[in-house]
Amino acid sequence: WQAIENATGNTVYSGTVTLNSTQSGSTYNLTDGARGGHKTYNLNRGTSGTGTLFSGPDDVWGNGSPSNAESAAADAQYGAALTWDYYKNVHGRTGIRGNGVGAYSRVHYGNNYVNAFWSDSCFCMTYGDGAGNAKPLTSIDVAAHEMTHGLTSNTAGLVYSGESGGLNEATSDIFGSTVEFYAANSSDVGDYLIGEKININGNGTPLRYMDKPSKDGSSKDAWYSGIGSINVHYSSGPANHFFYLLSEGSGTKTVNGVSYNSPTSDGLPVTGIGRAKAEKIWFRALTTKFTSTTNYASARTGSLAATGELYGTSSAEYKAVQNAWAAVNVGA
Ligand code: ASN
Ligand code: ZN
Ligand code: CA
Repeated sequence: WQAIENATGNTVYSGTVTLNSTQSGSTYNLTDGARGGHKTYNLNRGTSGTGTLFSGPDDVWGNGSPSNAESAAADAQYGAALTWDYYKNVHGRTGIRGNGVGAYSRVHYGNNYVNAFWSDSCFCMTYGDGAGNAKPLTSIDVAAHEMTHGLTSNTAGLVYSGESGGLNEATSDIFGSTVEFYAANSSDVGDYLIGEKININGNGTPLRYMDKPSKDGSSKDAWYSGIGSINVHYSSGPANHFFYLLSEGSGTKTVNGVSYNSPTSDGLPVTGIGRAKAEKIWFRALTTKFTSTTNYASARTGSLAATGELYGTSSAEYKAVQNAWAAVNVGA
Protein backbone atom coordinates (compact mmCIF):
# COMPACT_ATOMS: atom_id res chain seq x y z
CA TRP A 1 0.00 0.00 0.00
CA GLN A 2 1.01 3.62 -0.25
CA ALA A 3 0.14 6.63 1.85
CA ILE A 4 -2.06 9.27 0.24
CA GLU A 5 -2.16 12.70 1.82
CA ASN A 6 -4.85 14.50 -0.12
CA ALA A 7 -8.01 12.56 0.53
CA THR A 8 -11.17 14.68 0.68
CA GLY A 9 -13.47 14.49 3.68
CA ASN A 10 -16.95 16.00 3.38
CA THR A 11 -17.77 16.15 7.06
CA VAL A 12 -21.01 16.76 8.92
CA TYR A 13 -19.55 19.58 11.06
CA SER A 14 -16.26 20.85 9.64
CA GLY A 15 -17.01 21.35 5.95
CA THR A 16 -14.64 19.91 3.37
CA VAL A 17 -11.30 18.91 4.88
CA THR A 18 -8.14 17.15 3.79
CA LEU A 19 -7.61 13.69 5.24
CA ASN A 20 -4.96 11.04 4.84
CA SER A 21 -5.70 7.61 3.46
CA THR A 22 -3.80 4.65 2.10
CA GLN A 23 -4.18 3.10 -1.32
CA SER A 24 -3.92 -0.61 -1.99
CA GLY A 25 -4.46 -1.46 -5.64
CA SER A 26 -7.67 0.32 -6.63
CA THR A 27 -8.98 0.54 -3.07
CA TYR A 28 -8.57 3.45 -0.69
CA ASN A 29 -8.66 2.92 3.08
CA LEU A 30 -9.37 5.45 5.81
CA THR A 31 -6.01 4.92 7.48
CA ASP A 32 -3.80 7.86 8.42
CA GLY A 33 -0.24 6.75 7.80
CA ALA A 34 1.15 10.08 9.01
CA ARG A 35 -0.53 9.77 12.41
CA GLY A 36 0.36 6.40 13.77
CA GLY A 37 -1.95 4.54 11.37
CA HIS A 38 -5.11 5.96 12.95
CA LYS A 39 -8.14 4.26 11.30
CA THR A 40 -11.89 4.73 11.27
CA TYR A 41 -14.26 1.75 11.21
CA ASN A 42 -17.97 1.37 10.51
CA LEU A 43 -19.93 -0.46 13.22
CA ASN A 44 -23.03 -0.18 11.02
CA ARG A 45 -25.28 -0.08 14.11
CA GLY A 46 -23.55 -2.94 15.84
CA THR A 47 -22.27 -2.60 19.39
CA SER A 48 -19.30 -4.92 19.50
CA GLY A 49 -16.20 -5.82 17.58
CA THR A 50 -14.09 -3.53 15.46
CA GLY A 51 -16.50 -3.20 12.52
CA THR A 52 -15.39 -2.68 8.93
CA LEU A 53 -12.60 -0.35 7.95
CA PHE A 54 -13.95 2.45 5.77
CA SER A 55 -12.70 1.75 2.26
CA GLY A 56 -13.80 2.36 -1.30
CA PRO A 57 -12.91 2.98 -4.92
CA ASP A 58 -12.52 6.73 -4.58
CA ASP A 59 -10.69 8.94 -2.13
CA VAL A 60 -13.68 11.10 -1.25
CA TRP A 61 -15.21 10.37 2.14
CA GLY A 62 -18.80 11.42 2.82
CA ASN A 63 -20.99 14.12 1.32
CA GLY A 64 -21.62 16.26 4.39
CA SER A 65 -24.96 14.67 5.19
CA PRO A 66 -25.31 12.37 8.21
CA SER A 67 -27.39 10.05 6.03
CA ASN A 68 -24.24 9.16 4.09
CA ALA A 69 -22.37 6.66 6.29
CA GLU A 70 -18.98 8.09 5.35
CA SER A 71 -19.75 11.63 6.50
CA ALA A 72 -19.50 10.93 10.25
CA ALA A 73 -16.42 8.82 9.49
CA ALA A 74 -14.81 11.86 7.90
CA ASP A 75 -15.56 13.90 11.04
CA ALA A 76 -14.15 11.20 13.31
CA GLN A 77 -10.99 10.84 11.25
CA TYR A 78 -10.56 14.61 11.09
CA GLY A 79 -11.11 15.07 14.84
CA ALA A 80 -8.57 12.38 15.61
CA ALA A 81 -6.04 13.96 13.21
CA LEU A 82 -6.45 17.39 14.78
CA THR A 83 -6.12 15.98 18.27
CA TRP A 84 -2.97 14.14 17.23
CA ASP A 85 -1.54 17.31 15.68
CA TYR A 86 -2.48 19.43 18.68
CA TYR A 87 -0.73 17.22 21.22
CA LYS A 88 2.30 16.84 18.95
CA ASN A 89 2.69 20.46 17.89
CA VAL A 90 1.55 22.26 21.04
CA HIS A 91 2.71 19.86 23.75
CA GLY A 92 5.37 17.74 22.07
CA ARG A 93 3.55 14.46 22.68
CA THR A 94 3.26 12.10 19.70
CA GLY A 95 0.22 9.89 20.17
CA ILE A 96 -1.82 9.23 23.27
CA ARG A 97 0.90 7.06 24.77
CA GLY A 98 3.64 9.32 23.47
CA ASN A 99 5.02 6.45 21.39
CA GLY A 100 3.83 7.42 17.92
CA VAL A 101 1.16 4.73 17.81
CA GLY A 102 -2.33 5.73 16.66
CA ALA A 103 -5.65 4.66 18.14
CA TYR A 104 -8.78 4.04 16.07
CA SER A 105 -12.35 5.28 15.86
CA ARG A 106 -15.63 3.41 15.44
CA VAL A 107 -18.70 5.26 14.13
CA HIS A 108 -22.40 4.32 13.82
CA TYR A 109 -22.49 2.55 17.18
CA GLY A 110 -25.90 1.03 17.92
CA ASN A 111 -29.29 2.60 17.22
CA ASN A 112 -30.21 6.09 18.41
CA TYR A 113 -27.17 6.09 20.69
CA VAL A 114 -26.66 9.61 22.06
CA ASN A 115 -23.13 9.36 23.40
CA ALA A 116 -19.50 8.79 22.52
CA PHE A 117 -16.83 7.16 24.62
CA TRP A 118 -13.19 6.25 24.93
CA SER A 119 -12.24 2.72 25.94
CA ASP A 120 -8.86 1.85 27.40
CA SER A 121 -9.38 -1.82 26.58
CA CYS A 122 -9.66 -1.31 22.80
CA PHE A 123 -7.57 1.89 22.84
CA CYS A 124 -10.34 3.33 20.68
CA MET A 125 -13.11 5.91 20.47
CA THR A 126 -16.72 5.11 19.66
CA TYR A 127 -19.48 7.40 18.43
CA GLY A 128 -23.25 7.06 18.32
CA ASP A 129 -25.43 8.69 15.66
CA GLY A 130 -27.71 10.53 18.07
CA ALA A 131 -31.50 10.20 18.27
CA GLY A 132 -34.37 12.44 17.31
CA ASN A 133 -32.90 15.81 16.44
CA ALA A 134 -29.53 14.99 18.00
CA LYS A 135 -26.85 14.48 15.39
CA PRO A 136 -23.79 12.19 15.21
CA LEU A 137 -21.52 12.72 18.20
CA THR A 138 -18.51 13.39 16.01
CA SER A 139 -17.85 17.13 16.43
CA ILE A 140 -14.23 18.11 17.07
CA ASP A 141 -14.70 19.05 20.71
CA VAL A 142 -16.38 15.71 21.46
CA ALA A 143 -13.73 13.76 19.53
CA ALA A 144 -10.91 15.55 21.35
CA HIS A 145 -12.75 15.10 24.67
CA GLU A 146 -12.91 11.34 24.18
CA MET A 147 -9.34 11.00 22.93
CA THR A 148 -8.15 13.01 25.92
CA HIS A 149 -9.63 10.35 28.22
CA GLY A 150 -6.99 8.10 26.66
CA LEU A 151 -4.28 10.63 27.42
CA THR A 152 -5.44 10.99 31.03
CA SER A 153 -5.50 7.21 31.48
CA ASN A 154 -1.96 6.99 30.19
CA THR A 155 -0.59 9.85 32.31
CA ALA A 156 -2.13 10.96 35.61
CA GLY A 157 -4.59 8.06 35.59
CA LEU A 158 -7.19 10.14 37.44
CA VAL A 159 -9.72 7.68 38.90
CA TYR A 160 -13.11 8.20 37.24
CA SER A 161 -15.09 8.87 40.41
CA GLY A 162 -15.07 11.41 43.22
CA GLU A 163 -13.10 14.63 42.79
CA SER A 164 -10.44 12.93 40.63
CA GLY A 165 -13.28 11.90 38.30
CA GLY A 166 -14.42 15.50 37.99
CA LEU A 167 -10.84 16.52 37.20
CA ASN A 168 -10.64 13.71 34.63
CA GLU A 169 -13.81 14.99 32.94
CA ALA A 170 -12.63 18.60 33.09
CA THR A 171 -9.33 17.63 31.48
CA SER A 172 -11.30 16.20 28.55
CA ASP A 173 -13.45 19.35 28.28
CA ILE A 174 -10.40 21.63 28.56
CA PHE A 175 -8.47 19.92 25.77
CA GLY A 176 -11.69 19.32 23.80
CA SER A 177 -11.94 23.10 23.64
CA THR A 178 -8.28 23.81 23.01
CA VAL A 179 -8.23 21.34 20.12
CA GLU A 180 -11.29 23.07 18.68
CA PHE A 181 -9.46 26.41 18.90
CA TYR A 182 -6.42 24.76 17.31
CA ALA A 183 -8.55 23.54 14.38
CA ALA A 184 -9.24 27.11 13.32
CA ASN A 185 -10.94 26.22 10.04
CA SER A 186 -13.88 28.28 8.83
CA SER A 187 -16.38 25.86 10.42
CA ASP A 188 -14.60 25.47 13.76
CA VAL A 189 -13.47 28.79 15.18
CA GLY A 190 -13.15 27.55 18.77
CA ASP A 191 -15.21 28.24 21.86
CA TYR A 192 -15.50 27.42 25.56
CA LEU A 193 -18.65 25.39 24.99
CA ILE A 194 -18.77 21.60 24.73
CA GLY A 195 -20.95 19.89 22.15
CA GLU A 196 -22.55 23.03 20.74
CA LYS A 197 -22.87 21.44 17.31
CA ILE A 198 -24.45 18.07 18.08
CA ASN A 199 -27.82 19.35 19.32
CA ILE A 200 -27.73 16.86 22.17
CA ASN A 201 -30.48 18.68 24.07
CA GLY A 202 -32.69 18.98 20.99
CA ASN A 203 -32.93 22.77 21.35
CA GLY A 204 -29.52 23.77 20.04
CA THR A 205 -27.91 24.40 23.43
CA PRO A 206 -24.43 23.05 24.27
CA LEU A 207 -23.80 20.19 26.62
CA ARG A 208 -21.50 22.24 28.89
CA TYR A 209 -20.34 25.84 29.43
CA MET A 210 -16.86 26.54 30.79
CA ASP A 211 -17.35 30.24 31.61
CA LYS A 212 -20.24 29.44 33.93
CA PRO A 213 -20.74 25.68 34.22
CA SER A 214 -24.05 26.01 36.13
CA LYS A 215 -25.68 27.25 32.92
CA ASP A 216 -26.31 23.60 32.05
CA GLY A 217 -28.55 23.28 35.11
CA SER A 218 -26.41 20.63 36.84
CA SER A 219 -22.70 21.48 36.84
CA LYS A 220 -21.11 23.41 39.70
CA ASP A 221 -19.35 26.74 39.29
CA ALA A 222 -17.28 26.34 42.44
CA TRP A 223 -15.89 23.65 44.73
CA TYR A 224 -17.73 22.67 47.90
CA SER A 225 -17.21 19.90 50.40
CA GLY A 226 -19.23 16.99 48.98
CA ILE A 227 -18.74 17.79 45.30
CA GLY A 228 -16.99 14.42 45.03
CA SER A 229 -20.31 12.62 45.37
CA ILE A 230 -22.00 14.10 42.28
CA ASN A 231 -21.73 12.91 38.66
CA VAL A 232 -18.22 13.46 37.30
CA HIS A 233 -19.68 15.40 34.35
CA TYR A 234 -20.94 17.96 36.89
CA SER A 235 -18.06 17.94 39.39
CA SER A 236 -15.89 18.91 36.43
CA GLY A 237 -17.45 22.37 36.67
CA PRO A 238 -14.97 24.11 39.01
CA ALA A 239 -11.95 22.96 36.96
CA ASN A 240 -13.59 23.95 33.66
CA HIS A 241 -14.42 27.30 35.22
CA PHE A 242 -10.86 27.64 36.55
CA PHE A 243 -9.48 27.06 33.06
CA TYR A 244 -11.82 29.62 31.49
CA LEU A 245 -10.97 32.23 34.15
CA LEU A 246 -7.25 31.57 33.86
CA SER A 247 -7.42 31.93 30.07
CA GLU A 248 -9.86 34.79 29.61
CA GLY A 249 -10.48 36.37 33.01
CA SER A 250 -13.73 37.08 34.83
CA GLY A 251 -16.67 39.15 33.67
CA THR A 252 -17.95 39.62 30.15
CA LYS A 253 -15.91 38.84 27.07
CA THR A 254 -16.55 37.91 23.45
CA VAL A 255 -14.22 35.38 21.81
CA ASN A 256 -14.69 34.38 18.16
CA GLY A 257 -18.16 35.89 18.25
CA VAL A 258 -19.33 33.96 21.35
CA SER A 259 -20.21 36.02 24.43
CA TYR A 260 -19.22 34.82 27.88
CA ASN A 261 -19.92 36.08 31.38
CA SER A 262 -17.82 34.39 34.01
CA PRO A 263 -18.51 34.96 37.72
CA THR A 264 -16.12 34.40 40.62
CA SER A 265 -17.21 32.79 43.89
CA ASP A 266 -15.08 35.16 45.98
CA GLY A 267 -16.36 38.21 44.11
CA LEU A 268 -12.82 39.26 43.21
CA PRO A 269 -11.88 39.79 39.56
CA VAL A 270 -9.47 37.45 37.76
CA THR A 271 -7.20 38.67 34.97
CA GLY A 272 -6.65 36.01 32.31
CA ILE A 273 -3.21 35.03 31.02
CA GLY A 274 -4.41 33.70 27.66
CA ARG A 275 -5.28 30.22 26.53
CA ALA A 276 -1.78 29.51 25.16
CA LYS A 277 -0.28 29.69 28.66
CA ALA A 278 -3.24 28.12 30.45
CA GLU A 279 -3.12 25.00 28.25
CA LYS A 280 0.63 24.62 28.88
CA ILE A 281 0.02 24.78 32.61
CA TRP A 282 -2.80 22.21 32.59
CA PHE A 283 -0.88 19.80 30.35
CA ARG A 284 2.23 19.99 32.51
CA ALA A 285 0.18 19.52 35.67
CA LEU A 286 -1.68 16.54 34.16
CA THR A 287 1.41 14.80 32.87
CA THR A 288 3.91 15.55 35.64
CA LYS A 289 2.01 16.45 38.84
CA PHE A 290 -1.41 14.81 38.95
CA THR A 291 -1.83 11.22 40.09
CA SER A 292 -4.76 8.81 40.19
CA THR A 293 -6.02 10.28 43.47
CA THR A 294 -5.53 14.01 42.79
CA ASN A 295 -8.43 16.00 44.23
CA TYR A 296 -9.23 19.69 43.85
CA ALA A 297 -6.85 20.78 46.60
CA SER A 298 -3.99 18.83 45.03
CA ALA A 299 -4.93 20.01 41.53
CA ARG A 300 -4.35 23.50 42.88
CA THR A 301 -0.92 22.68 44.30
CA GLY A 302 0.00 20.61 41.23
CA SER A 303 -0.97 23.35 38.80
CA LEU A 304 0.89 25.92 40.89
CA ALA A 305 3.99 23.72 40.86
CA ALA A 306 3.71 23.39 37.07
CA THR A 307 3.27 27.16 36.75
CA GLY A 308 6.29 27.82 38.94
CA GLU A 309 8.41 25.59 36.71
CA LEU A 310 7.14 27.27 33.54
CA TYR A 311 7.00 30.92 34.59
CA GLY A 312 8.49 31.25 38.08
CA THR A 313 6.76 31.62 41.43
CA SER A 314 6.94 35.43 41.35
CA SER A 315 5.28 35.63 37.95
CA ALA A 316 1.96 37.16 36.97
CA GLU A 317 1.04 33.69 35.71
CA TYR A 318 1.56 32.20 39.19
CA LYS A 319 -0.61 34.90 40.77
CA ALA A 320 -3.31 34.33 38.13
CA VAL A 321 -3.41 30.58 38.88
CA GLN A 322 -3.81 31.37 42.60
CA ASN A 323 -6.57 33.86 41.85
CA ALA A 324 -8.42 31.57 39.43
CA TRP A 325 -8.49 28.73 41.98
CA ALA A 326 -9.68 31.13 44.68
CA ALA A 327 -12.43 32.23 42.29
CA VAL A 328 -13.77 28.66 42.18
CA ASN A 329 -13.47 28.28 45.96
CA VAL A 330 -10.31 26.18 45.97
CA GLY A 331 -8.14 28.00 48.48
CA ALA A 332 -4.78 27.68 50.11
N1 ASN B 1 -19.22 10.72 26.65
C1 ASN B 1 -19.03 10.36 28.02
C2 ASN B 1 -17.69 10.88 28.49
O1 ASN B 1 -16.72 10.91 27.77
C3 ASN B 1 -19.10 8.91 28.19
C4 ASN B 1 -18.98 8.58 29.62
O2 ASN B 1 -19.81 8.93 30.42
N2 ASN B 1 -17.90 7.95 30.01
O3 ASN B 1 -17.57 11.26 29.61
ZN1 ZN C 1 -15.78 12.35 29.26
CA1 CA D 1 -16.99 23.63 21.41
